[in-house]
Amino acid sequence: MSSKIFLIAFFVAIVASLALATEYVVGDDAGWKLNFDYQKWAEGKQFVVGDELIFKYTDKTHNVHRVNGTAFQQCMAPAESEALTSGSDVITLATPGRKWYICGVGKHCANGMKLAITVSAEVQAPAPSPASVADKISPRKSCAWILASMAFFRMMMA
Ligand SMILES: *[C@@H]1O[C@H](CO)[C@@H](O)[C@H](O)[C@H]1NC(C)=O
Ligand SMILES: [Cu+2]
Repeated sequence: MSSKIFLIAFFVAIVASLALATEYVVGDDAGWKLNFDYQKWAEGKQFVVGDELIFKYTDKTHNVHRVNGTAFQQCMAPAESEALTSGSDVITLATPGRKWYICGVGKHCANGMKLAITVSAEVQAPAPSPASVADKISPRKSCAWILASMAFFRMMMA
């Protein structure tokens, strides 16, 4: 009986975790720094409304500006007072569409500190090509689904 309750709780927890937003540390371990290819980093990632970008930098010689496409192309930072400067700047992707971010310090933007992404309204179905399916399903989410299915199956059999 109690193991059944445990399994139900486990199943509910797994399903709830699937609905949670993904947090992306921009640049992963490299963080937000000079001479890094953030376009390459963003390649193949699926950003969805509700996900979060975290810009991490330990030295305070950087900042983060959300800009428009024109300012992104020309590396034109808005007023410095509008910059995010905490060194662990969290940006929630609140709306779908194209988003642009740059570092407004010196020539950092021209030296790679720029990121452009596209945010989708919801998770899109993986492409039908079998070769690309494995790349599109995040390992964390597919693992969670397998665990959830196993828990559900065991619950039904108990
Ligand atoms: C883009 O941003 C720049 C700098 O903040 C601003 O001057 C410009 O008017 C903006 N362009 C558009 C199309 O909103
Ligand atoms: Cu910088």
